[in-house]
Order: sequence, then structure tokens, then C-alpha cells
Amino acid sequence: MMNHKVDTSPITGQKPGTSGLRKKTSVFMQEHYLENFVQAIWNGTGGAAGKTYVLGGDGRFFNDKAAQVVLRMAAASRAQRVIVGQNALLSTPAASNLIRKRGTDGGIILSASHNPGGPDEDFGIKFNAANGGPAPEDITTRIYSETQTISGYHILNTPDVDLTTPGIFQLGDMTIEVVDPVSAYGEMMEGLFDFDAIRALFASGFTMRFDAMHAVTGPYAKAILEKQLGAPAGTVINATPSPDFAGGHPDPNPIWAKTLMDEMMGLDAPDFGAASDGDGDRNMIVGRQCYVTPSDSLAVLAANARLVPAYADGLRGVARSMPTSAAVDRVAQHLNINSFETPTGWKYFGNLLDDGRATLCGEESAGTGSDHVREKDGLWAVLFWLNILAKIRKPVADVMSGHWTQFGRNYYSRHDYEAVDTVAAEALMSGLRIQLPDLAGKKMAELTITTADEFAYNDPVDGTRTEGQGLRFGFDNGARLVLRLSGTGTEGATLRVYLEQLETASNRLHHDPQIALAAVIAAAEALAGIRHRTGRDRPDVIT
Ligand code: VG1
Ligand code: CO
Repeated sequence: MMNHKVDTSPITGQKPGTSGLRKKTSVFMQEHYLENFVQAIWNGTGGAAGKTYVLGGDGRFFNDKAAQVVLRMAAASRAQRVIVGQNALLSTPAASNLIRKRGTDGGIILSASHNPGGPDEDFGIKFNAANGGPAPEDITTRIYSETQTISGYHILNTPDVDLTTPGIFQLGDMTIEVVDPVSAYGEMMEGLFDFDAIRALFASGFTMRFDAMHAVTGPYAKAILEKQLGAPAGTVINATPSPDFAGGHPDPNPIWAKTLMDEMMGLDAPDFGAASDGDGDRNMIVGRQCYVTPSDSLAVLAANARLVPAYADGLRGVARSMPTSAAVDRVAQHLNINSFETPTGWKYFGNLLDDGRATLCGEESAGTGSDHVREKDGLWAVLFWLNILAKIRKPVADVMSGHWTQFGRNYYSRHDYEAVDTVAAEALMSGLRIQLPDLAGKKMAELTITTADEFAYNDPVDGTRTEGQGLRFGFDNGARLVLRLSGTGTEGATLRVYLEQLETASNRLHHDPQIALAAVIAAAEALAGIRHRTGRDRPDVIT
């Protein structure tokens, strides 16, 4: 067994973004690229010696090979044990659960999440800390600075480890424990939700379609929905993880989960539909002829949390990312609990969850989660909805209508302009940034700007300050506009335009969001000149 020290030199651009390091797969497959970053993880976190880790990924192209590299490098750096999902598969929330349950020092997740996969698409790697959550900024900063000074890495020169069967294996002095990726996660879900009530719901003829989008949630959804909860076979579709997600884009939104959307909008639609993303941490919820925006879904979960055994005593608080709509804030106010507004990315929820200040968290990008793990959790959100529906036995459309009648409706939409020229996108943002102090009082199309600032966050638990988290504009009709650049893309820049407007008039709760938001959409164009600057006449994705 040879422990090699391989000479290397820093590779530029290994800076983790919103959620780990994401690049084109071909970039990750370049000599030393993955190895440099993995060594930087060890170096930035006090070394791997004596540590235990969880390892898994979403099954995309290069997942299997990358997992073998991580194992050989962990062994060469004298890690004590790695708990790895069978065939190197683990959904992100399942990895978070294992890190916590087994008390490991952290985990490595091989995934580019909602980004497409394959030799010409994207790959990614993420380091999670001992609390099970995405490494906070101080750790990612240390890892990044290690990538800038690295001169060598350690790796064993050994054949691949067989990860196809659960069991205990040795690699050098390191123990490898191959585990079934689903069982611990399934047990956790059973402990949170009223499985008997959900079983009774399915037994009563309730129909559901779950689109796993050829990604990692397939085996989880099959085991939990069809086997444990008795949903008919065929409830879960596209259930086999595929290295390129069968050529699809594993992002559960109305555009990329179009097959499911079409079925749910049809006359014979099932009662309930859901989808999840590449690594299983996002969710889309859709009722019969009723799409639920992620921001509304978070609010509905918060309002009905007491119906779920795990949250029967109520919520300690809720948190949402800044661009997420304020729908959940209205519920929090009604429940008399705190609501926190954090920067985009799950890592900012970690302290609030660890400190017991928030129980539920969510993002407009289809991420919802709670203190059961430290990641957003797609299937958990679906089970939460099923638990609510099992108790109240109403169609999703009626749940939404009742919610809006009680709390008002925060009309919401996000317009994405993808793979835009980076220089043009940055110029758009910096052009607006310098105008911020002078914008209040200015008219944009039909609306007048009342507030304009750039979001910064002071973590209430450890006092860390995070700046530059999105440009925010308030208008005289109560609408809100947010602009920010994505930190997960791998091609050019993605401009995200978030639009929101509260409506409380009972006769205006059922409009098409694009129409309800027309005034703020026009104001955004007048303010930012998006079409002109990006050269696009419409967004690539509207959620
Ligand atoms: C996007 C979403 C953000 C989410 C992140 C990771 O980030 O907006 O809410 O936390 O993806 O999700 P950005 O920087 O592209 O806007 V996942 O499921 O791709 O890990
Ligand atoms: Co994801």
C-alpha cells in the first residue's frame, strides 16, 4: 500500500459559492482539480487524521470516481472512518442526518444539486460540518485560502473499494462503512410524521405523483411512499438515479418538472404532486390544478405545524432567506413567534437551528427544512404536506385559498436570466448599487421607489456580518423587488429577479401571479434595463 505525496500547485477559481464548489464536470476531471480541493478541505479544517466523515453523492456522472478519490485521500491523511452510502449515493438531507446521528466530524457531498449532470454538464463538492450543515463562511474561506497555497496532496495508490454492498471494509488503516442510504433516513421520517394517518389517507384512495427527476430521491421516495406508506406502485416516477438525469435538468420547478406540471393541471390529475432535485434537498408541491409557490408552502407548513407529531408543541421561530416572500412572516406574527431573514443559502440557517431560535426554515428556490437535520429536505417537505392533508382532508387548492383568506396572499415570482455575459451582469448590479442612495422618490414605470438598499446580515447568534447579499427595492404600492447574481451557476452569470406583492382584498386572491405582479415587473425593467443590458427579451426561467 503506497501513500503518495503528489506535488501540485494552486488552481485558480476554487472558491465555494452559495452551496459548495460547482464547475463543469470536465473541469473537475482535470488533473489534480478534485484532489487539490479535497486536500484543501482537510488542510482548512485541522487535518483529517483521526476524524470520521460521511461521504455520498447524488449519483451524477463522476460521482463514483470522485468518491474513490475522496476515500483514498481520507485514508492517506489517516482519517479513522468514513461512512459511505452504498454505491456512493446519499441524498443531501440523508447525509446531514448521518453526520448528526453518528456524531461524525463532518461530511463530503458530491453533487451540483439542481444543476444538470453528465460529461458536458456540472459537478460539485460540498463540505458539511459536524452539525450536519453546510460549512459556514469562516470554514469555506479557510478552505479557499488553502486552495491558493497548496503544494501537494496525499493519496493512496490502491484499487477501487467495492461500494456495492453494505458492510465494513478496510482501506489502509481506515475503516470504511458502507451503509444503505435510505434506512436511517426512513426511520427518522417515521419518527417525525404521523405515518398511520398518511397510510390511512392513501388507503382511502388519495392519489399522488412524485417525480424523482431521475435523481437521488427515487430510492428514498419508493421506499417511504410506496413501501412504508402504501401508496400504489407507480406513484413515484423517474425513480432510478441516472448519471445525467436522463438528459434532464433536475430542478423541481414548473419549467423543468413540466411533465409533472402538465399531469397536475390536467382533468384527471392526481390529488397531489411533488418533485425533488438532483440531491434531494429541494421540493416542488403541486395540488390538482394548483401550483404552490415555495414561499407559500413554507407559510402553510408553519401555519399547520401542530398537526405534525414532531411539531405538535409549536414552533420556536421561523427563518427565510431574504428573497423569499414574507408570507411566512405573516404566519409567524399570528403565532407570536420570531421570523428571521437571512442571506441566500442554507448555511445561514445553521446557527439559528443550532441555537433553537428557529424550527422551520425555507427559501423561495424550493428549499424547506427544519431542525431535524441541518439541510433543506425535499422528501421531508412532501411528507409534511401529506401529514397535513391526512389530517384535514381537503384539496390543496382549498388549503391555499383558506390560507390566503386568513393571511393575505404574497404574490410572488422569480425571473431568471441564465448564462448572461458576466461583465454585463456585474455592470448592471454595480450600476444600481451606486444609485441606491438617490433612488427613493424616483418613479419607475407606474410605481415610485420608497426604499432601496443592499442586504447585509448580522448573525444574531455569533455576530458575523455578511454583506452584499442582494439589492432590495420597495415601492409605493407595497411591492418588493430584489436583484442578485446566482452563486451556483457554472456558465457566465445568472441574474435573479425576485418579485413580490401582498394582496389582502378577498376578491383579488386568485389572479395569475404574472398579471398581479405586472406593475413591479415593469418597474424592474425601467429601473434595471434588464433587456437592454442582458440582450434578452424575456427570462429563461419563471418560477
Ligand atoms: C440557489 C438558490 C438558493 C439555494 C442554492 C443551493 O442559489 O437561490 O436558495 O440555497 O441554490 O440550492 P443561487 O446562488 O444560485 O441563487 V441546491 O438545491 O442547488 O444546493
Ligand atoms: Co439541491
